[in-house]
Amino acid sequence: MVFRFLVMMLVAALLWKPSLVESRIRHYKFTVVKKNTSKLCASKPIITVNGKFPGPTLYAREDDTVVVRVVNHVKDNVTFHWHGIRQLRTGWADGPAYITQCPIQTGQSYIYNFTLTGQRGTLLWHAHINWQRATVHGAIVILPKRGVPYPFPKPDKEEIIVFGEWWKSDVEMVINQAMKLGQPPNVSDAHTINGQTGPAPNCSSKGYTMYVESGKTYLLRIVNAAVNEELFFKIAGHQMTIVEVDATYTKPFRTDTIFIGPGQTTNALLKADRKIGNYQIAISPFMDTIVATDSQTATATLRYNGTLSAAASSPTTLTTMPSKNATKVTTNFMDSLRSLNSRKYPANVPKTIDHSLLLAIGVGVNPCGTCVNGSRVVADINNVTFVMPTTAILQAHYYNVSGVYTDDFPGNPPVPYNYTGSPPTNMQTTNGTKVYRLGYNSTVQIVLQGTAIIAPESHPTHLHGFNFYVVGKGIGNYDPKNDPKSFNLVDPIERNTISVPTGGWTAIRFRADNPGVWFLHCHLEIHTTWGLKMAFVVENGKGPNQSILPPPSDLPKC
Ligand SMILES: *[C@@H]1O[C@H](CO)[C@@H](O)[C@H](O)[C@H]1NC(C)=O
Ligand SMILES: *[C@@H]1O[C@H](CO)[C@@H](O)[C@H](O)[C@H]1NC(C)=O
Ligand SMILES: *[C@@H]1O[C@H](CO)[C@@H](O)[C@H](O)[C@H]1NC(C)=O
Ligand SMILES: *[C@@H]1O[C@H](CO)[C@@H](O)[C@H](O)[C@H]1NC(C)=O
Ligand SMILES: *[C@@H]1O[C@H](CO)[C@@H](O)[C@H](O)[C@H]1NC(C)=O
Ligand SMILES: *[C@@H]1O[C@H](CO)[C@@H](O)[C@H](O)[C@H]1NC(C)=O
Ligand SMILES: *[C@@H]1O[C@H](CO)[C@@H](O)[C@H](O)[C@H]1NC(C)=O
Ligand SMILES: *[C@@H]1O[C@H](CO)[C@@H](O)[C@H](O)[C@H]1NC(C)=O
Ligand SMILES: *[C@@H]1O[C@H](CO)[C@@H](O)[C@H](O)[C@H]1NC(C)=O
Ligand SMILES: *[C@@H]1O[C@H](CO)[C@@H](O)[C@H](O)[C@H]1NC(C)=O
Ligand SMILES: *[C@@H]1O[C@H](CO)[C@@H](O)[C@H](O)[C@H]1NC(C)=O
Ligand SMILES: *[C@@H]1O[C@H](CO)[C@@H](O)[C@H](O)[C@H]1NC(C)=O
Ligand SMILES: [Cu+2]
Repeated sequence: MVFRFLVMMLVAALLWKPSLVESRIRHYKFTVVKKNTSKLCASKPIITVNGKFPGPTLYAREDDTVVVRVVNHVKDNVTFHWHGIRQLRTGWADGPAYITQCPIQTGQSYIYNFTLTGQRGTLLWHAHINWQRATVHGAIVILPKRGVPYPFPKPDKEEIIVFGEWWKSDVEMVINQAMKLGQPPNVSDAHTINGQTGPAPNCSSKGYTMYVESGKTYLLRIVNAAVNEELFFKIAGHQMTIVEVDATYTKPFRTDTIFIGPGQTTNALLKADRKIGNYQIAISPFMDTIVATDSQTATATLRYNGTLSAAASSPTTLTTMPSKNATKVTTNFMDSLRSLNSRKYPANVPKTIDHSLLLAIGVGVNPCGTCVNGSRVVADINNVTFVMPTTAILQAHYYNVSGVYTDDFPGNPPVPYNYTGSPPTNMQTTNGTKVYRLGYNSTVQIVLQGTAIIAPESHPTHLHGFNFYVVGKGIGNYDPKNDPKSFNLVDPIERNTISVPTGGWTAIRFRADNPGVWFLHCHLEIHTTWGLKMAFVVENGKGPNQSILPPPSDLPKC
C-alpha cells in the first residue's frame, strides 16, 4: 500500500518536473548597428542587427517567454515587430512605430518581453518604422512544446530560407525621394535568398547553397521579408509538401511552386529524392497588373553531398519560373491551403458575427503643390489615408490622452461604388488618424475589397495581434447576399497575412480576444507608406486576465 503510494508520488513528481522546466525565458540581445556590405551588388553601409544580414534567428518553444533587449547604435530611430506573434495583453511589445510605441532613439534601449501562447511554427521579426525592414529582419522559430511532435513526419534536418529585396541606393533615400516627388519609388535592384542574390546584373554574389544528403527529408522554414513584392519560389526537379503557414499547421499538400507574400511564412517538407547533383533554387516576383516590379530572379543552389557530380563546378539543373502575371499559379496555391483542423489543432472559426466590415483598399491621388505633377499618389482604406500620429496610439488609449486619434473609422465605404469595375474619376481621399473600436471578445468579419482606382493590385494585408480565418475570396465586387453562401467555415486557412487578389476581395474572421491597439495594413511597404493602414482598438474585458498589462518602465517616449 505504502509502496504503491510512493510509486504514485514518484510518478507524479516525474510528470510534474518537466512541466516546471518546460517554459523558459529566452534572452536575446539585438544591437542595431550599421555594417558595410561587400558581398552584394553595391558596397554600402546598411542597418543591421548584430552586424548580420539577414539578422539572427530567434529560437523558442511554445509557452516560452522571449526577452529581447534592443540597443540602438544608429542615427535612425528603430522599432521591432514580431510579425504574427499574438502578443496577448502585451501590445507594448508589438512594435509598429507610433501605433504601439514611440521609436527607440539613438543611444536608447528597450526590452521587448512577450510570451508565446498557442503558437508554433515559423514567423519573422522585422523593423517597423519607415523602410528599415529592408535590411532589418530575421526568422522566428517556435518549436512545439517539449515532447509534442509535429503533426507530420519528423524531418531529418531543418533549414531557414529568408527572401529579401535589395536596393543599390540607401532605401530611406529611395522612399524619401518618391514621397517628395509624389510618385512610385524606384523598384529594387535585386532579390536575395539568405542575403545573397546569386548571379544578377552587376552583383557579384555566387548565391546561397543548401547542402542535402540523398534520401533525407528537410523542413524548409521559408520567410518572405521582401519590401514590396509577392514571390514565387521553386526548386528545380523537386516537389515540396506544405505543412504550415504563418505558424499554423495546414493539411499537407504537394506543389512544385510556393506563392508567398511579404510578411508571410511557409513550412515545406523537401525530400532529397533526386539524382545526386546540383539543382537551382529560385525566386521571382508576381505582378498581374501594370505596376512596375523588380523582375530580377534570385537564385541559389540545392547541392547533394556525396559524389563529384555534385561538385560546385558541375552543371546545375535549372528551373523555369512562372511568368510575372501567372495569376492562376497564385490562385491554385491559395486554394490548396486548408487548416489542419484536427482534434488537437481545431479551426475555431467564429460562426456568428458582431462586427461586419467592408474595407475598400487601394490607391488614390491627392493634390500636392510641391510634387512634380501637382499631385501625389496615396493609398487608403474606405477613402481614409491614414496619417501617422506623433505619439503612439496605444499610449494615448491606455492613458486616455485625447487629440491623438479619433474612433470614427468607417466600417463601410462612405460612398459605395463599383470597386473593381468602374471606379470614380475623382480619385481624391480624405486623411485622418482614425481607429475602429471593438468590444472584448467580439467577433469580427472583414471583407477586404480591392479597388481599381489607377490600377487594381494584389494587397498582402496583415493584421497585428490576431490570427484570422480566410473564409472566402473572389474576383470582382463582394456580393453580401450570395458570396457568404460559399464561405468555408469548416477548415479555412488560419494566418496573419493574406493576399487580397487583384481586382477582387477576401473575407476574414477573427475573435477580438486580445485587448490593445492593433495595426491593419498592406504589407507592400509602399502602400503602407502611402496610407493603406488603420488600427483597431480592442477594449479590455471584465475578467481578471482580460486587460492590457501596464506598460514596461523603459517604454520609449516621443
Ligand atoms: C564602408 O565603405 C565605404 C566605401 O565603400 C567607406 O567609405 C566607409 O568608410 C566604410 N565604413 C565602414 C564603417 O567600414
Ligand atoms: C518580462 O515580463 C514578465 C511578466 O510577464 C516579468 O516577470 C519579467 O520580469 C519581465 N522581464 C524583463 C527582463 O523585463
Ligand atoms: C531612382 O532612379 C532614378 C532613375 O534611374 C535615378 O535617377 C535616381 O537616382 C534613383 N533614386 C535613388 C534614391 O536611388
Ligand atoms: C552595370 O554597371 C554598369 C557600370 O556601372 C552600367 O553601365 C550598367 O548599366 C549596369 N547594368 C545593369 C543591368 O544595371
Ligand atoms: C555536405 O557538404 C558540406 C560542404 O562540404 C558540409 O559542410 C556539410 O556538413 C555536408 N553535409 C552533410 C549532411 O554531409
Ligand atoms: C502574361 O504576360 C505575357 C508577356 O509577358 C503575355 O504574353 C501573356 O498574355 C500574359 N498573360 C496574361 C494571362 O495576361
Ligand atoms: C507625371 O510626371 C511624369 C514625369 O514628370 C510623367 O511621366 C507622367 O506621365 C506624369 N503623370 C501624370 C498622371 O500626369
Ligand atoms: C462594374 O463595372 C464593370 C465594368 O465596367 C461592369 O461589367 C459591371 O457590370 C459593373 N457592376 C455593377 C454592379 O455595376
Ligand atoms: C473620398 O473623399 C474625397 C474628399 O472628401 C471625396 O472628394 C471623394 O469623392 C471620396 N471618394 C470616395 C470614393 O468616397
Ligand atoms: C490632410 O488633408 C488636409 C485637407 O485636405 C490637408 O491640408 C493636410 O495636409 C493633409 N494631411 C496630410 C498629412 O496629408
Ligand atoms: C468569448 O466568447 C465565447 C463565445 O461566446 C466564449 O465561449 C468564450 O468563453 C469567451 N472568451 C472569453 C475569454 O471571454
Ligand atoms: C525619432 O523619434 C522621435 C520621437 O518620436 C522624434 O521626435 C524624432 O524626430 C525622430 N527622429 C528622426 C530622425 O526621425
Ligand atoms: Cu497593398
